Amino acid sequence: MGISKAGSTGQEEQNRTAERDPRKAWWTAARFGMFIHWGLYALPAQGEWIMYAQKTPVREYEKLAQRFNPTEFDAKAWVALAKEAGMRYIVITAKHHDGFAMYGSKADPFNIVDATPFGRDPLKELAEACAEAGIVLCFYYSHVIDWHHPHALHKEHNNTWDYKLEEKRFAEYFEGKAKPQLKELLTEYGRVGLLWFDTAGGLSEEDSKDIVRHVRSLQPDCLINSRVSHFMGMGDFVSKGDNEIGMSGEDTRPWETPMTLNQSWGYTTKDQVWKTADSLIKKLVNVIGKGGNLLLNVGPMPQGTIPELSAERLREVGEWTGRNAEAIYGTDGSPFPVELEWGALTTRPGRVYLHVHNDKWPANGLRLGGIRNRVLRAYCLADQSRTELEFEQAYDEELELHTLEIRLPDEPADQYVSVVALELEGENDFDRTLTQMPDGVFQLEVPHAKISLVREADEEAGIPVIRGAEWTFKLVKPGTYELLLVSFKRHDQAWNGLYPEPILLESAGQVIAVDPREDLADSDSPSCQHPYTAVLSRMGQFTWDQAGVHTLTLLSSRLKDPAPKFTEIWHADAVKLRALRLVRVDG
Ligand code: FHN
Repeated sequence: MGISKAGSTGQEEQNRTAERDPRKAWWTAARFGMFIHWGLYALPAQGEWIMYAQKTPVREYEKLAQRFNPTEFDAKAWVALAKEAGMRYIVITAKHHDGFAMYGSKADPFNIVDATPFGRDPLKELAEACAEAGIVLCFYYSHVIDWHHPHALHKEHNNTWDYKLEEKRFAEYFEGKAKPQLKELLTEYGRVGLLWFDTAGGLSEEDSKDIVRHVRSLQPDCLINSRVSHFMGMGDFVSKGDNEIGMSGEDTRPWETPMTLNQSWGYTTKDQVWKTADSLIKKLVNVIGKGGNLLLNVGPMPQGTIPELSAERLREVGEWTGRNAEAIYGTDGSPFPVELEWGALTTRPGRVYLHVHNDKWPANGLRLGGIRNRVLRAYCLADQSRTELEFEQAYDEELELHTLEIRLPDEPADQYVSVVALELEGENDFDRTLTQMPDGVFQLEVPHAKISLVREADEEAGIPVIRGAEWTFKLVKPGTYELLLVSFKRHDQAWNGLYPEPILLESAGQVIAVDPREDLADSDSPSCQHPYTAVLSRMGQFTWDQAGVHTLTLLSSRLKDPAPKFTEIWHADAVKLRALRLVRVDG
C-alpha cells in the first residue's frame, strides 16, 4: 500500500520547493506585517471609499487637504507599535484610490507636502524610523483607480461625476502620474521592500508588464504583489482576496492574507466590529501554518495617531508573538495537507511547533500522525523552565503510519494559543500524503484533489461546466462518517442558487447526490471571516469498512479550473467550495 503525495496534483510538493528566491527570503521569513491605510479620507472618518460613495466632486474633495493637519503623527511611535506587535514590515498607502499622494510628489501637486498645512512628508519620516528600527518599509500604490486624475481608467470604479469616460486617455494618467510617482517612491525613500498594487481591473497585460519592468529597472529587489495584474502569475507573491485565508496547498507561490482589524481599511467611526486578540492570534497561526504571511491593517486617525482600540489589540498580539517568536519567524508551514482541528503547525529544521488553541486543549493528550523522525524532547514554549512533556511514538506497519502521542499539562501554558515545541533527531522527515490525523475531523481540501473536466458547459441549455475533484487519501479509522460540505459564503449572498445542481459524491461503490443546504454556520472558523461565513451542508453518510487508501470523488459546477489564465479578485466569488469534512459518526 502507499500513496506518493497529497492528492495527485503535486501541488504540495511544488509548495515545498517553491521559490527559494533570495529576493523573497526576507519577506517569507517575516510572516507578519502592518498594513496602513491613511489618507485625507481619515477626516470624514467613513473609510477610504467615501469620495466614490458620495460622488464628491474633485474640487470639493481637495478641500479636505486644507484641513488635513496630522500634527500628532509620530513615525517612531507607529514603527514602535508595529515592532511591539511582532510585525517585521510596514505597507503604507502612498496613494490610494482618491489620488492623494501621502508624500511630497513633484509629479502631482495633490500631495500632503504641497496641499496641506501639515507640509511634512510622513513617508520620509517613516523611512527613517523604519531604517532605525530594522523594519522594512513598503508602499501601497493604487495604480489603476485614481478618482482625482481625469484620465485614470478602471474597468468599473471611475470618477464619472467629474469626467467623461469616453474622453479618458489612460496613457496620460499612466505615463504622466502613475509611473513618475512610482519612480519617486523607488528613488527617494531608500530601499523599498515591496510595492503593493491593487484593483487592477481593466489593466491590459502589456501595461501590467510595463509596470513590472518599470519597478524592476528602478529597484530590482523590490517585490511586487500579484494584484499588479489580473493575469495570473505576475508579481513575486500572491495577495489573496481581502480577509481571505487560503487552503493548504492552494498557492504555488509565496502568499499573504491582507486582513482588517475590524471590517474596514481606512479610519471610520462607524465600524466597531473588532476582532479580539484571541481570534487574531488564531488567524495568524492558521495563516503561517499554511506557509503564508499575515498583513494586518490599521487605519490611523486624521490627527495622525493609530486608534487605541487597534493599538491595544496589537500590543496584546505582540506579547504572544514575543513569547513564541521561534515558532513564527523563518518557519515553514505544515507538511501535512490537512486543517488541524486543534490549531496549526509550523516547522523549521529539527523542530516542529504545535500551535494548540486553548479552547481546544486536548486534556487527554494530543495525537499526531506523520512525523517519521525520532522525537528527542517536547515542551511548551511559554514554559520558561522547559519542563519536558511525556510522549510516545509508534509505527503501524499495516498502515505505514508513524504516530506520536504527547501528554500535555492539565492547563494550557500560554494565553489563547499554546505552542508545544518538538525537537527532532536528524533531518526533518515527514509523511506528506493525505492521511487522516488520529484525532478530530478529517477534511479533504479542494487543492489536494485532482481536478478534471467532466462535462463542458452548454450555454444554450443553461448547463454550466461540471468538474470533478478526486481525492486519494489514507483513512486511519474505518467506520461510518458523516459528510459535510464546507463552503465559504459571501455575507451579501442568499444561499439559494449558489449550488445550481446537486453535488454528486462517490466512494467505494457508494453514491450520494444532494442539493447542499445551509445547515450549519461555523462562525468560529479561524480560516474564515468577514465578508465570508463558513457554511456546512449535510451531504449524508459513507461507510468505509477498511482502514487504508481510498478515493472519493465530488462533482460540481462550483469546482474551479485549477490553472486559470486570468482572475478578477475584485469580484470575489459568491461561494467558495472549500472542502469535504468527514466526521466519524461513532466518535
Ligand atoms: O479597494 C481597495 C480597498 O480600499 C483596500 O485598499 C483593499 C486592501 O486590500 N484593497 C481594495 C479592495 O480589494
